[in-house]
Amino acid sequence: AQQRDTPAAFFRGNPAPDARTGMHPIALRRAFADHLHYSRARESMSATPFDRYVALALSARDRLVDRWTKTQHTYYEQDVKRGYYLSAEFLLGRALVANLQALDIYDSYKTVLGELGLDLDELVEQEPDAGLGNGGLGRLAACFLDSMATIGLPTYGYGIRYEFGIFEQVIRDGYQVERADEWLRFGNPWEIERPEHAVPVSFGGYTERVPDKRGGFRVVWRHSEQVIGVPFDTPIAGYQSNTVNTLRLWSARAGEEFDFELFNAGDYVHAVHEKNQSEVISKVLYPNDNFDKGKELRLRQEYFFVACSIADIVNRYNRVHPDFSRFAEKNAIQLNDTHPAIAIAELMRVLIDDHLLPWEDAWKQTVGAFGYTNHTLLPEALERWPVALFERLLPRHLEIIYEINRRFLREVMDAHPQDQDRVARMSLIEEGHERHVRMAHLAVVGSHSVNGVAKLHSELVKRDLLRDFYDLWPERFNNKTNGVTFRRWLLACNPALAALVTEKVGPKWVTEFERLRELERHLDDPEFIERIAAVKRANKVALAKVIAQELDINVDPSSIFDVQIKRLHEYKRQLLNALHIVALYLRQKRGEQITPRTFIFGAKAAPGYRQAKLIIKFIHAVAYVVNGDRRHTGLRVAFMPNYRVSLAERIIPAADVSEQISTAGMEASGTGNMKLALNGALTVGTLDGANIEIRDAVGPENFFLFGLTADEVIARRGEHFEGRTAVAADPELREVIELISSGFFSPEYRELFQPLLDRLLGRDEYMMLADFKAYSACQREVEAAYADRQSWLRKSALNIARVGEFSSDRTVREYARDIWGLTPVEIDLGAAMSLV
Ligand code: B1H
Repeated sequence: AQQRDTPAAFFRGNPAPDARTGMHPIALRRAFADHLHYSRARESMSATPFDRYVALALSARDRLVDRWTKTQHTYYEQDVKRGYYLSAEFLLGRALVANLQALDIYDSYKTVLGELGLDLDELVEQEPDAGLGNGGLGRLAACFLDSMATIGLPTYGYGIRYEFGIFEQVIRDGYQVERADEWLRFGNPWEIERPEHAVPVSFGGYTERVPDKRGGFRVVWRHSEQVIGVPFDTPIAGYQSNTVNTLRLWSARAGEEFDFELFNAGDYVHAVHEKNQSEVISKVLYPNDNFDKGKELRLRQEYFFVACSIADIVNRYNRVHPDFSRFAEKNAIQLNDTHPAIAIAELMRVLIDDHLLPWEDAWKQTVGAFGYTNHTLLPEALERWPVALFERLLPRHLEIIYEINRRFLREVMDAHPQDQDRVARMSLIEEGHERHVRMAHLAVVGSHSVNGVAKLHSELVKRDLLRDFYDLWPERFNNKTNGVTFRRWLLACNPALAALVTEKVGPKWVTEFERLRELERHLDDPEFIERIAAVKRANKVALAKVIAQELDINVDPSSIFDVQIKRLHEYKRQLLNALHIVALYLRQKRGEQITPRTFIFGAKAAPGYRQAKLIIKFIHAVAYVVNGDRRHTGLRVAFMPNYRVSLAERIIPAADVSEQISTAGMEASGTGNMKLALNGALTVGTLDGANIEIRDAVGPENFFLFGLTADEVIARRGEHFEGRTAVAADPELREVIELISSGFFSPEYRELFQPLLDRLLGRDEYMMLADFKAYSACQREVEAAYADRQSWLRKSALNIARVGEFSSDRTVREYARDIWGLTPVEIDLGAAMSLV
């Protein structure tokens, strides 16, 4: 303690490297000051908050570098089997707190900055979210990176460095308006550009058979275009461990050769224009969640990052191993949905055309290396590419896919000689007016493992979506229920609750989720229960403040905070929630007593999704009426614009009720459901996705269940159910529909919401009216339960204590054990590095 604050004492006790990157407060203060001065060329007067954020980020990054290089060197020296997570999306959010936490210097920096008159939390707010994903699929990839590093698995993430991530949402007159997300505008202190590892990627042209020395031939792809993939590396630090893994994102640059002729012909301006064309590949994330628009540029993006990543993986292997006979033994490549599924054809191409392997050998290594995760059953989300487009962009890959298909269908016919329908159903090529490549079929045929993301979903994959494939290869199919990282979704976002948990069960729960269970021992301690209540209350007060500032809506922290935060999609049924709010409003008008509730929404609609955008407008229209009605104070509706990871981190700790109300059978897993339960919210949910497992874990008495089951939904559809039937049977629902139909929420244009009503009253594809009554009844149970404060708090505590299994650490360990064959690698920071 004595030597703590005297620099001389500090430097005496520490060798030189610690003066540079040590964790002592003096070293931390010095690092921050140095970066502000030398990296940003600012002094305290001229520095902006952003400068200070960057100085802090660079100080943290410096402290990761030694671990990072040693981790990578250890993987190389021990020639370990590596895992590769290929994903078109990584929805990382902010990195600063996660990295300070990983290094265990958050508290020190808070003090150090405080002494300088700076507020760490204010600097944290300077960082833009890395929004390189749409929703659950992209955020899952980010949680997995965190878990893989924390567990110490030798893994890499590979994806695209989009210049523009998910659009920024602003609300004008209740309508969503999109703005470009310029997240790189002021630079990104976490990434390191590595132009020396750039990879050329070809497109177009034709293929040629040229004779080889052995009297056979080899295929040469004469491409017509080339772009360069430049990697940007971001460190992914394990929580208080020595492991720092790499996320490598590829950025497109114009190729060298494209412009030769144009430049030589003197058409300089045109040449530079062409340069732009190839660089658009990594410009922007396609903003569709659970929807495939089939755009050429999207296929280019997918092949672009896959070709770069496979080249990288193969080179890394080939530097150490002279032949490819051990490729699958040394590499596991996981496909995050079909977006990177072209990797199967690309690895075959590289092994056969570039490294001259016989087909059978290349195929064995390919199937041995790949695993495929399916994330959706929705037909509109399944990738199918027109054969003609494929042929124009990737002629060699189409040939390879045809050959994979030829051999595969032979196998199907051998097993089912009389079944041509089955052959047509299973083919990688969908016949019809326009022929298409079925990417899911390619992914299944080219992988040794196929998994869904929750128990129900994995069963439906086997029973419905990929039934024929399950018949043929039952051993390939497995389930890996999703999880979320407790570091971000409890420790970082809810520090007060995290501190309380640590006080009761010790600090190890952060990496050993089983320990959360030990909270159950304290359930009968009224002091503990009251402290949980106090934490929730404080989090609600904090969120109420944000809502007042941003939306100018006053919400009562004593009211139920009822939260639905997720992408806007009809199957997720935000509209069902809104209809119920209208029902509550009417009840209140009738003089019925209702429990005060604040409904909080956060949701982006895909820019081209008309119905979803109209639902956003409808929620705002309802909010306008409900919030503006001065006679009643109990109900509030707050639609928080620009929902994103950093906003989720504020909303989730304040939630009492978690709305997980998708049409059964349609939400593959859900992960927001896990985050909210972990933070003590009680779920109102259908038997869909991971809800089912969450309910099993927390106990049915601590979960509000309603609605049709997946099988009942299918049965209703078979009976041609129509929404108007439900309206006829439920007077309350009829009032709700009539009020909307009357133009009550859109007096300036009474038919505004007619498109919503038409769908509901007709096919009601998402069973919103079919489920309305059950939903409404379930919400009455919520009110009753909330009225019994002690009992509610107990349920809340039980949710926290019992959702440990939904840690992404558990999920990732299962992938590592069952699919990847990976084991943790110990990183010794003391080890001397031999030069590579
Ligand atoms: C999920 C997607 C998705 N499933 C296509 N599928 C996309 C499909 O840009 N596209 O073309 C983007 C995203 N996203 C989600 O994955 C599921 O809906 C969730 O239920 C699940 O929790 C999540 C993670 O498994």
